Parts: sequence; C-alpha cells; structure tokens
Amino acid sequence: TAAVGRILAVGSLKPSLAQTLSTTYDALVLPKEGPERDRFLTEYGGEIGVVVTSGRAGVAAELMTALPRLGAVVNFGVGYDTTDVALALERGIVVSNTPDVLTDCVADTALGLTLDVLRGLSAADRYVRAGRWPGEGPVPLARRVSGARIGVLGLGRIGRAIATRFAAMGCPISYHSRREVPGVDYAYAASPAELAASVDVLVVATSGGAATSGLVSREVLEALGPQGYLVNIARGSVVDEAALVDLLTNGGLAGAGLDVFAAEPHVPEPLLALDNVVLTPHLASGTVQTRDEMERLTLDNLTAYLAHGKLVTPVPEMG
Ligand code: 8YV
Repeated sequence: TAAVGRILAVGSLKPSLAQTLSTTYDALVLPKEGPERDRFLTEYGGEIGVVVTSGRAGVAAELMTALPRLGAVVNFGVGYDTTDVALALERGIVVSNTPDVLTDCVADTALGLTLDVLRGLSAADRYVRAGRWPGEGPVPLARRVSGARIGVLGLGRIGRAIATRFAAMGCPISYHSRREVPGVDYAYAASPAELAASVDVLVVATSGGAATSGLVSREVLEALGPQGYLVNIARGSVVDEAALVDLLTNGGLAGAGLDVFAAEPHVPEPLLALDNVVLTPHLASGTVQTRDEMERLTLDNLTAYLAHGKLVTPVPEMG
C-alpha cells in the first residue's frame, strides 16, 4: 500500500468492515465534521490514497479536494450519490459500489412495503396491540395487491427484480426509465407523470443524485391520485417530500410505503400520525446475508485496487 497511499474510513461503517480496515489495512478514520477533522486533514490529507465509505457519507467535493493523492473511492452500497463522481472523473479517481448482491433484498422490501400499506398490516398490528379488537371488531377492508397495476420508476437491476415479484402476483407492470429498455415486455410510459396516471402503485427504484432529484414532483403525485400509493426504496431526494406529506395528509394520495427520506434520519412529523403510511428506517438491504455480501464485495474492490489498481465493480460512469 506504500505506493497507493493510506486508507481512510469515512462515515459510520459496518462494524466488522471498520474492524478489518483498521487491523488488516491500518486504515485511518476521518473524524466527524469540526475542528478535529480540519486538523486531521491538515496532518494526514496528503497521505490518503483510498477512501472506504458508504452512501450515508461519501466523498463530496470539499473532502475530495482535501485529499490530493486520492486514487479510489470504495463505496459500501449500490448508491453513491453522496460522492462527487464528476470531480472524481476529472481527477482520474476511480469509484466502486456494490451492485447485484443487494438487489433481491431491496426488491423484497419494496414488495413488503406494498403489501403492508395496501393491506394495512402494520396499522392492524397496532390496532391489536392497543387492545381494540374485542371492543371495536374487525378493521376496515383493505386494498387488494394481487392484480393491482404496478408502475416501476427506474427499470435497472432493482426495478426489474421488483417487477418480477409483482408479475408473479398477477400484477400488470409498466415502467418509466431514462430510456426504453429493450427486450422487456412491460409497458413503457413516456414520462413519470404518464406512468403515475396509469397505475395503482408507483414504486420508485431510480438511482439518487442530481439527475433524479425531484423527479417524482407534485404533478406526478397528483397524477397518481387519491386512489394511488407511492412506495420508495430508492432515495428521498427523488420525491418532492413536502408535496408528498401534503397530499398524504389531505387525501390526495391513498397511502405510502417509505424506506427513504429527504433528510435521514429525520422523518416528517405529520407522517407519524398517519395509519395509511408505512415508515421504515432505510433498512431495504439490511439482512445479515446481504450485508455480509456487500462487505465482501467492498473488500474485494479494495484488495483488487491495492494489488493492481483496478476495481472489481466500478460504477458505470467509470466507462
Ligand atoms: C445501504 C443503500 O444501507 O446500497 C445502497 O445504496 O442505500 C443501502 O444498501 C447504505 O448505502 C449503507 O450505508
């Protein structure tokens, strides 16, 4: 590692990964923002050749600029919107992520959120626990999931895995993506609004970052309408969260299943009171099995880069 430079861990990482980085790779740990970080970067910034981080932290322009020798950013997670990839490309810094290994778990979570919000499972669980069943009887009738029209926004690896699951439940699938995907027989909608207008459930499965910021606008949510449900396992930034909260509180949408939010871990207060909303704390990839595979792929990228300067799973922008 002498030629490559030292390794720096940025942001909170899976404990076993942090441990390996420290014991096997003698990695440094970036202090939290503040004077201590500034001192650290003045002292060590020039030595760092590789950053290992996750989507929660990433390497934004300011940090990248403080690391003049940086050659690689190894990202735990498929999403890397917190890393400035444009600046990385300019500087010849390579970036990797952990695709594929989390696809099934994230798609499972999208299915779970949909089942939960349409059938009211979490709300019914709260009802039983509150001791309301004996006195108040059965809960109101819910919305059938099998056969419901599903719209997938972003038909990448995860979007396709979501579509496969719903197709198995007899749901007609349509989608919108940057471009029409050849070789799939799901119906293509020309815009997010057109997709939203034609489905019962809109499932957001795009990447995050500037290119998709606000893609699910108020107009799209209004097209989804009072009978429509929104499910988001992508990034909070993709949805106009203020409009979403407004429509959910005023009957403009039937419900939502949300694993991601605009300013995590902050969840908009009005949502906490709504029984037609299911809220989870960004857990979609969070199983022992998947997180182990993400950790392994992260370390595979690191060791490949250290050994011969090449990443195993570079992000698509690397070409
Ligand atoms: C991770 C994710 O929990 O892969 C992603 O993009 O959002 C999740 O799988 C997260 O990146 C890890 O911090």
